[in-house]
Amino acid sequence: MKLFHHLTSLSTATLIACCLFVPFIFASAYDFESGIGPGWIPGGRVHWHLDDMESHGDAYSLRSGEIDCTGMSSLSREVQGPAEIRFWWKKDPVSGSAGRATEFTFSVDENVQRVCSSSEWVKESYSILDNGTYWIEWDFRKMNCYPRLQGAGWIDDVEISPELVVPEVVVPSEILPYINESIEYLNLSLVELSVNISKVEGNVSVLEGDVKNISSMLGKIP
Ligand SMILES: [Ca+2]
Repeated sequence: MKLFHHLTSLSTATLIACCLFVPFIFASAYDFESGIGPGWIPGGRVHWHLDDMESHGDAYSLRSGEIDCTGMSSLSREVQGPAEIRFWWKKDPVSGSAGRATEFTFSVDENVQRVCSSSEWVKESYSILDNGTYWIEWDFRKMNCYPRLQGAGWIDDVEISPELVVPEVVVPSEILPYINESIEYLNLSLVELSVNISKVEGNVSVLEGDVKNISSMLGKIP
């Protein structure tokens, strides 16, 4: 506790002056229970949104936008390879012959890699083997106008492992030697830090972008 008190006794100005941004590599899991979160880029006239009527597990999933007649609703995210991408998805084809005129795909840099044809939740995975930067994308397309506003695709429990994340958290260089493994988990906009500072241990939850230096986090360590 001595070290803890020593660190918290430092003035904020001192802490900021010696701060470093520290990127962390860890697995990201997106279950969409607290919102869509940063990094997801919508495309098409109607956007993907949270849906509390369908979910793999908890309460929420992401659903493609309601397409009135024909068109596409897409959702994409930048991924730094190498990475393993796992996700659950399902498709609700519109009824009758029009049901064949929909397509739900997963693409990497606009190349279709997986096609969903299941109306039940199924798991998919895709590996990026090199260290390049790629855009992964889920597209739901409707090619037949009728029935209007029907047909959709859902995704849930997306995991990207490992994922390079640079959170909006600044860690003082004096504290770096005492931080053990640091960030373990990122869920949407909530960054959960596991901080082990010498004999002081504790879990700190902060809103991404809300904390600019570790001094305010230290105040939350029990
Ligand atoms: Ca969910």
